[in-house]
Amino acid sequence: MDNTPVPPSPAHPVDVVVVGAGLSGLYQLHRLRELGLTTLVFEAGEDIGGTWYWNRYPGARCDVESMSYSYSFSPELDQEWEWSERYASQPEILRYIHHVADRFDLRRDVTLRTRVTRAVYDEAGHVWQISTDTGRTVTARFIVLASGCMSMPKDPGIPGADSFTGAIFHTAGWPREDVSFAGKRVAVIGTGCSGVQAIPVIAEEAASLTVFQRTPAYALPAHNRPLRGTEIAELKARYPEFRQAQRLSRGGTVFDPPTGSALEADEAERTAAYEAAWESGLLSGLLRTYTDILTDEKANETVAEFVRSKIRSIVTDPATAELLLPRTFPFATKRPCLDTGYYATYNRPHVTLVDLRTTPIETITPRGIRTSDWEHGFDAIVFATGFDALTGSQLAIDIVGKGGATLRDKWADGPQNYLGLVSAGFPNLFTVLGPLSPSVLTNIAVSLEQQVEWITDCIAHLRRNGLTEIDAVSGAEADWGVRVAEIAARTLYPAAESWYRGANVPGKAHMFLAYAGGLDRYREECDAVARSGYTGFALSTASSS
Ligand code: NA7
Repeated sequence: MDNTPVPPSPAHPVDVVVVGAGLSGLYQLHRLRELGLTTLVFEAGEDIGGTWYWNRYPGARCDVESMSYSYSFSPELDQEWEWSERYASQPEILRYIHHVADRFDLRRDVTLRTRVTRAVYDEAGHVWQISTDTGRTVTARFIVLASGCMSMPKDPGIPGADSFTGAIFHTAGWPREDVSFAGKRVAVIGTGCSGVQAIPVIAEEAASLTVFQRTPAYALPAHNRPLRGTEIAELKARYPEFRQAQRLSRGGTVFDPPTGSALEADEAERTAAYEAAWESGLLSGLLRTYTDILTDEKANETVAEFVRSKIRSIVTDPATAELLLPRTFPFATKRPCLDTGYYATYNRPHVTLVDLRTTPIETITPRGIRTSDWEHGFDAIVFATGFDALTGSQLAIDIVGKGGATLRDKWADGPQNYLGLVSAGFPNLFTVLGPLSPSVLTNIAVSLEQQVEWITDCIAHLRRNGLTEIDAVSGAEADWGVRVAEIAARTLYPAAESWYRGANVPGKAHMFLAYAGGLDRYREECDAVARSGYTGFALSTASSS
């Protein structure tokens, strides 16, 4: 096999185009380089970082502990990097990503400010013709979509935004320059995880803050704090074992699994367990107390009521507390939020909560936001309205596969693929953290490594065997879709109108979009497929090769 790098041009295909220079894309580049493959990464942003480049809103912070939410592939990197806080802030994670890119010399293959707009499969040559918004075109054997699971901001669908004379921000596209809300009347629309993180920080600065809430969240305290030198040293001393335990874990974080049912415990025992979980500051602390929180409505309700009791105890105005109580979906069937001071923020005199269930937004006006009963005046509006999750970034690209079929048409009723990795009829195109994989239900730092490593091994296998195409077999893909749906149906996830189910985007097909069987089981399935010579995939060689 000739591994000599060739200059990328339509006449000289590169081996792989990676879309996105976030955590997934950069690691994919690193691994493909080790194989000796010519790899180009296209990144729409002005810099690398992906999610951590775009989501630089006030208070943006990871909800997985920093020493767990980081690459595990390099023991040296593990030892040399030092996280300062239990939960890393967006600027610190971005610094980490820059450090990794420099340390492994990744930047030279990343083209910034370039969005991949179209990819057309050449069935005879087994290559993709890729177009970008800068006019640059490239031919590549493989594409890896490392374009993010939460990277396509959702259109909030609120009329009148163009007429607003103040400043408008979206948490997922925050400006790089400093934004000051000092002395300003600020509105935040949305109380998902981004809003919940931003609201307390914006409230610190703004003259007044009005929060427009449609659905109250379950928000849990992070108990964030600086990391102590001793605890960093202790974990670093056993990092290799810890990383291995993460890899083999159900969700990419290490913990002792629960053993009992919430309904078998008496109330005092349950409350003690929930108090300890609340105090732990872990996003999944409450979920891990008992085995049936995500599978039994009554068990779930015990946790939900515990969180409601906490909200009542923190928020001093009973009417505001009542509005903040999540009641319309079971606990954790939408992603819970991890916050610092969220509920207490509503005790501040300059912070107001507007309940959109009783007074919906009608329009944005030049002066502010008009709800069904009032026009609220603002200097700035912050949209924290979320994403077209899991499929948005892939379908933003016009992807044309075998027989001229488009991925948009194929996925019109929901995504279909095999192992969350390849969609039949769209060969040689892999997705990292995409739909029907564990992705957003796990610590994505661990999930992305698993998928990137599987993809890398797969490409290596093809090259070793003189093969130029891998496609999913339709039957295997259909079986996978059924399995993903069956696993979700055994949980309470379908009970929520969540972005996990595509329910937050008007017109998007409603189906559970992630594999809820656990990263451990998913890894085993993927490894078994590879070991068996890629059962469920069709491998072939182009006649011109
Ligand atoms: P989310 O979790 O989708 O939250 C979006 C919030 O915005 C949620 O409260 C929505 O209410 C609200 N929303 C969305 N559109 C509107 C309109 N048109 N009017 C009023 N309110 C609206 O996104 P986040 O960015 O907070 O978090 C996404 C993930 O990123 C997070 O889970 C982490 O994993 C990282 P709704 O619930 O739809 O009634």
